[in-house]
Amino acid sequence: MNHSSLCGSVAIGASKHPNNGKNVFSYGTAGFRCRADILDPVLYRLGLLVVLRSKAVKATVGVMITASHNPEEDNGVKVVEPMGEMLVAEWEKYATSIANVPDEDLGRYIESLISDLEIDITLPANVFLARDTRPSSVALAQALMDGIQTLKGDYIDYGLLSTPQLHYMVRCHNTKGDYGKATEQGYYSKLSSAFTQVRQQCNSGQSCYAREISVDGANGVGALKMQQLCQHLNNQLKISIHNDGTHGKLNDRCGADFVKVEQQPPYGMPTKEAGGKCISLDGDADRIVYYFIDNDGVFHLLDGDKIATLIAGYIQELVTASGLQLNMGLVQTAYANGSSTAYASNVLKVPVACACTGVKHLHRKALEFDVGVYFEANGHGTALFSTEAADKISKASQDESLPEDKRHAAVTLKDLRDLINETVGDAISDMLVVECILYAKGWGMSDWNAAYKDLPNRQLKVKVKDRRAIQTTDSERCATSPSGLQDAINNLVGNYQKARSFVRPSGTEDIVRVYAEADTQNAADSLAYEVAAKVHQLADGIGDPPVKPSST
Ligand code: 16G
Ligand code: MG
Repeated sequence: MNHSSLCGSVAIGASKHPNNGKNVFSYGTAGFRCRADILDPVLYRLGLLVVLRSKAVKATVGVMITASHNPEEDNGVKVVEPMGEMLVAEWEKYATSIANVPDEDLGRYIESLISDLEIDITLPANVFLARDTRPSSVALAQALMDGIQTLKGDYIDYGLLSTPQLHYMVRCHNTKGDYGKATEQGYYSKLSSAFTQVRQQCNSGQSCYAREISVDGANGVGALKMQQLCQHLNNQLKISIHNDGTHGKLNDRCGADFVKVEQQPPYGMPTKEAGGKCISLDGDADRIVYYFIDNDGVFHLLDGDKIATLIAGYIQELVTASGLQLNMGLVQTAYANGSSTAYASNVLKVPVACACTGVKHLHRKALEFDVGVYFEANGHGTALFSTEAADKISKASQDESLPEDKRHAAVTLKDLRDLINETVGDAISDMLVVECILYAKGWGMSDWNAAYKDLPNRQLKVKVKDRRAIQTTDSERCATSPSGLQDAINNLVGNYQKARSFVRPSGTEDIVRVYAEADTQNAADSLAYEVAAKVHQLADGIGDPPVKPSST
């Protein structure tokens, strides 16, 4: 494509997807995310950009259209790198720029990227795209394809997929099938056969394990994909799907985010039965939380921290049993409950690292270990095996000279790795991993829940003039500005038992988030409100200072 034909095609395309310049778009931790009705020009422009990204990395890249747990009226879009990871930071800047450039400068902007980044425009480009069940996703996918076609890129439109499925497809394709077959059937076959293998190796005699699971599909794509998975499981699990999208609205009083934030069961789920195992997915099925109601009618949430410690503990047991020298770690964020961190380090003896909020930060940190498990408390997470670790495990699994128990542990580790979606957190894969471990241990929900008791905690939001006034270090656990804030937090924390608190500017909302935990709910609430009031005072709070309501 020469200079004038590129500018001409881009101008024609842009006229069909005009940017009226009234909105400012920003590619943040979760890609672009906002009201669906203003995203059309962004999708068109991202279509142009991913063609360049594909040429720059000489591989297939992915684009997922979803706004995850946001309301149905919102939408969003994320770019997937060739190995299934999140878009690199440098290109996040280009994504923000291309989304905001005026229509008349778009062709020139693309040319400048091509020349600055020395992209060979004659190379082929290939893009995999998929979308969630939002009604707006269909037209947005079309805008994206228009952009890809403008720059003569190839694409495969997978239609409806969960976010982790799309990440998986991209990795399968770029590893030439080494990671699996880049089809939906390929995904279910890989997971279901690994699931069967792991379960066969770790039969514990079952005791309290129950294979019945009630799934809250958040009225989204996860419900559809869970239904398809069931057809491959040969009744090893008995899954009943609720909030499957046939009546309710996406994420409306249901889904993993609702359950975690509200600390209560979603609407539309039969949780009344005591002891019943329940899970909630989010709108694009990359998060999962477990919960149950005990015999006294009390709701118990087993969030990302509980899942993380279960998985890390089990992998640690297998690594020890196999005799392999692998350095293993658990990556959490500052939001991880203090009890989970203490349990992982003191009881499981798994080293814990802390990363900034946002999947890409945890993922990057987890790559520093031979085997790195990472989870956010909100239920997003997975486990990563380094190439060397995977090789060692694979060799040991076939080494007939090893004692039977060591080789057996290596075989289980190898199959467990096949069950894990290493590209990104995956609710379906995570559920299968958790079910294998509970099965192996013969655990019911209350056995698992008894591993440790969460410290009571409280999260608050504070509105301030400019949230960038809050700056942090030490993986967001320490505020470096405004001056005096961290000292004030330390003083307040000192008044409580088992207390911890931190503040950080949100990456997705125009607010500052406050987190506090302590030995009682009342203490956690008081501390959170005191810290929130300090933020309001020292960082130009808007409106009245936060005050603890007398009822809490
Ligand atoms: C985004 C992140 C999520 C994080 C959340 C924090 C990804 C794919 N998603 O949704 O991991 O927990 O932001 O939101 O990275 P906050 O900055 O508003 O607290
Ligand atoms: Mg999600």
